[in-house]
Amino acid sequence: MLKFSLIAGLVMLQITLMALAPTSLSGISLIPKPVSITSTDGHFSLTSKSIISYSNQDKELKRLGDFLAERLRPATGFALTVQPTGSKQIVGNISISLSSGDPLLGDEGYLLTIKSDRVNLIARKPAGIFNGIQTLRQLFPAKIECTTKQSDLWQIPAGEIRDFPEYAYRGAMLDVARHFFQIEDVKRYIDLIALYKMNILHLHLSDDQGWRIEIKKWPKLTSVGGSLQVGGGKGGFYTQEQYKEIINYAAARFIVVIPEIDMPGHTNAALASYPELNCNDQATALYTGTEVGFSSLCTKKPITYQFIADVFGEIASITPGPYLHIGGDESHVTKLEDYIPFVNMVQEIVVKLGKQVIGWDEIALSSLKPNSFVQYWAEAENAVLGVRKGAKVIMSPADNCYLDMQYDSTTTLGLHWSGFVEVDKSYNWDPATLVKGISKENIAGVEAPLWTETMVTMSDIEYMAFPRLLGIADIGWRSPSSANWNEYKIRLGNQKERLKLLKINFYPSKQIPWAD
Ligand code: TNX
Repeated sequence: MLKFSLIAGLVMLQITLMALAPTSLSGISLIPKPVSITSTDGHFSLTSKSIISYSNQDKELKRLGDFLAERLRPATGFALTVQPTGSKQIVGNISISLSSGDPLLGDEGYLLTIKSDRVNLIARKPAGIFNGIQTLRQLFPAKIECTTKQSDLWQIPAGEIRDFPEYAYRGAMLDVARHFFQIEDVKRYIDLIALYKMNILHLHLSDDQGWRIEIKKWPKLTSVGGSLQVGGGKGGFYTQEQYKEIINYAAARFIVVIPEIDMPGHTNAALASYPELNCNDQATALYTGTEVGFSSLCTKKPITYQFIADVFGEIASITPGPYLHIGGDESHVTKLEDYIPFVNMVQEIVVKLGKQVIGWDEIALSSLKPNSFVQYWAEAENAVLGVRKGAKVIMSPADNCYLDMQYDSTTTLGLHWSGFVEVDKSYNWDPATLVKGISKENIAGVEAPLWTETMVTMSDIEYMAFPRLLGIADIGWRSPSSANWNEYKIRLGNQKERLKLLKINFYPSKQIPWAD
């Protein structure tokens, strides 16, 4: 009997040790998939004595060291002091430094070397360090995301990861116009997209149902136009100060915010706020339904262009990023002969403000500015026309990228005008081969839009974005030759515990072998 329990005890111990022992570095499920991973023997252990060191007394590196420490402290309970690299290398350190050595790493790539006594994270630019930090987070056991002290072993298998993105533009769009979302929700979304190395947050700030950004010269846009939302509930808007707070929060995570003011259609909130923007000088009624394509700014009135110059002028002055998004989609009640000169005029305004134009694919019908981006969502013909006119394309095909499309016929949130988009559909496509006439060199990158006609809470947003957003993030970063659905679905399944610990309300798709 004693012998039996001894053996049983040993077997249990063995099983426990197996569960604790880290697999090889290349066996860890990372999203997005790194360009190259080499495994070596041994592993690194983070301990209570570990220090995060940064080179050259560099302030930005110090900030990033602090950022990393803040991510690792709660779950480990370790002090993780952040200090400049000294002469004495302490075993168990994580060191971060900049070096221009490997040009292929570009501005966002990094080299992460994990040895038994230390971790070295090297990049050419701080953005690369930030991306390396996201990888490091995913290399630790998922419990690293816990907000209270855990008794895990904080080990990472040894080896090297050399990594850089396929596309420079990797975006997520949030529609805060149909339903308004508080700053705290936007910040959470920023944190979540940053974990998967996305670097653009496109904010859809105005639509028929609401105007969500303070414009000092046109105050009724928010006091009237921002008052409601879909369904008739109370709306809301960001003051310019709050908008700056979002921008700064994103910038600290190397995410550029792209503000969109949609026009000439999708403008009922503005038309209800100011009668003079309507051709008949009559303000429209506020709108809280979900139809699209019924509104238009009056393209023939000079006041319309004064309005646009004021709005984009104020927004440009508080937007450090290079882009302004002018919308331009679904202007069904604007005649084409009015639409084209309108979009041309708006582009002039944006370019005069020193910003680069982005518009939905319909803007390709106008005369594009040389560095404009056309965002492909529905009409491949438009996107190809944009390319012929010298524009780059942002790939957001609704069939694959729209996070508001339902997963299947049982999904209660979302729409299905572009069909159902299960997790495989959002992952299984290649931006560079999807549309004949658009190839890699014509593409700025990818973006996953989330329209919120049916999304009311952050939990709704998470259910629709996760896990499809991870697939789009993977596409934006991975080298296309490594795309493999059967391999990806295992990688995604292994993210389950992390998603749970991050309290993300994700859709547990049956396509995915979710790990226990
Ligand atoms: C089309 S996508 C729209 C949006 C809607 C969305 C709903 C695009 C440029 N326009 O106005 O919210 O469909 O899926």
